Amino acid sequence: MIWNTDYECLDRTGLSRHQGERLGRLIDVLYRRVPFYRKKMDAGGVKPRDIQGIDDIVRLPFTTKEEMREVYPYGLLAVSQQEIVEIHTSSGTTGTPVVDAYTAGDIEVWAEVMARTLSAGGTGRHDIVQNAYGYGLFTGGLGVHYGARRIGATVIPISGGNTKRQLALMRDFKSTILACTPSYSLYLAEAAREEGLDPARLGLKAGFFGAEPWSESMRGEIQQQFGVLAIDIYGLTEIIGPGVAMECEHQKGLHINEDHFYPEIIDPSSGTVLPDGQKGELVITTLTKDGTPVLRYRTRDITYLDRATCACGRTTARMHRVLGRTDDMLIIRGVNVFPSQIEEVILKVKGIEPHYQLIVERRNQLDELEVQVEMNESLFSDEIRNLERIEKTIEADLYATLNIHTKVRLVEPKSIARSEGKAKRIIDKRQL
Ligand code: DLL
Repeated sequence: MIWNTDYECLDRTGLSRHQGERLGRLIDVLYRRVPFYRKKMDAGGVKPRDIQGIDDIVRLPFTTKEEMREVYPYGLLAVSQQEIVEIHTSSGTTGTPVVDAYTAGDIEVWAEVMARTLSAGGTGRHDIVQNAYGYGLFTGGLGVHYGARRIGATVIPISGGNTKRQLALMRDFKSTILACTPSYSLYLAEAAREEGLDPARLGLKAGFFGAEPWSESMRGEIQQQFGVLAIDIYGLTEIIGPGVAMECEHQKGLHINEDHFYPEIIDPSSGTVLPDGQKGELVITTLTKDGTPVLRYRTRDITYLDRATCACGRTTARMHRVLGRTDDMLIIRGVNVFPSQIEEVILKVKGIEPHYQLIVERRNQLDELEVQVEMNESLFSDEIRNLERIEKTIEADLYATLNIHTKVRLVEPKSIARSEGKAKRIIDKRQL
């Protein structure tokens, strides 16, 4: 279902004109009201009058997470504080949090793009949305909430965690839609089976999963276990939260809500804009945000763009599912390794559960990567010889994909910690 055909299916010439107009207005405001951006534009020798259309965006400076942290808490505000109705921040686990301050108009836009997101996976007003993203400063909970309300669906604002209760409510209220991180959905499926419930018979029809990287194999696992359409949804606090991009029922890339968020792909080392189809770092400009607008934000997420019209009829650019981040990329003996590549390989193996952890150590100046993968109960009861054979097979498959030697260790069922939000997959002991 397409929520807003006027914008989601707008022809590309109309869309570019629209984006250009919105960018022009944004730059005027930023130059006048936000000293942080005025300084950056002055330093780059660019004035608002230089921005005549969307193609002129390349003349504007990038914004990084570090810069946003430096002006914490209110340095990016483009309106007076009285106009702000809600504030969210990133978790701040790796430093000062970044702030997203919303005006009433920004919340309207958020509800609109989240209504588009949930509609793209078939959510309608008769649906019951079990919202297991965390409510609070994290944007997942309220973002999904506003979208579901806009559609007129019923929301169960259970938030993350409390797994037994999740299952009880899912069963009692007959939830049809699940929204949570992909890793948590698999934990829910496991917990359901432990209670003698078949996840596929809970009656869910679709799930909206994001906030962390996941692979095509993991999608297969979730779809099969719950019998749902598993939709990938993408977003980040700095821009708005979820609602930046989402898959449609064709699952061929995530449609970017381009009338609000202008995407570019750059080479992360040189900053040069790359053509469609080439992998690089996603950069986003908020075209309509009033509270804390962001100019050419370097997301550190790696993907590529496709501007061909999709079979669903949407004309918006699609981004490939996030391939990794420039900063969660592991460099093992000089080779770039993304956890998602490893996930893709290990989840294809029979008897393996979708729970794993990557442990990196440095011994004698050499990086070593150990991949710990959980076995299911039946594999666990297999002969040691057979388990060793499987470990060797996975090591060979990983070598074929990554070109580096890894140590694969099959670990006991349920021994890897489960997460209720974003999963922590990497333990890098080299930095200790
Ligand atoms: O995770 C917003 C969100 C909530 C998105 C609910 C989707 C669903 P942050 O906590 O600021 O915001 O984290 C943003 O998470 O830069 C990506 O690296 C990662 N991420 C988000 N969605 C996806 C996804 C929310 N679908 C950071 N696939 C982003 C891969 C994702 N990575």
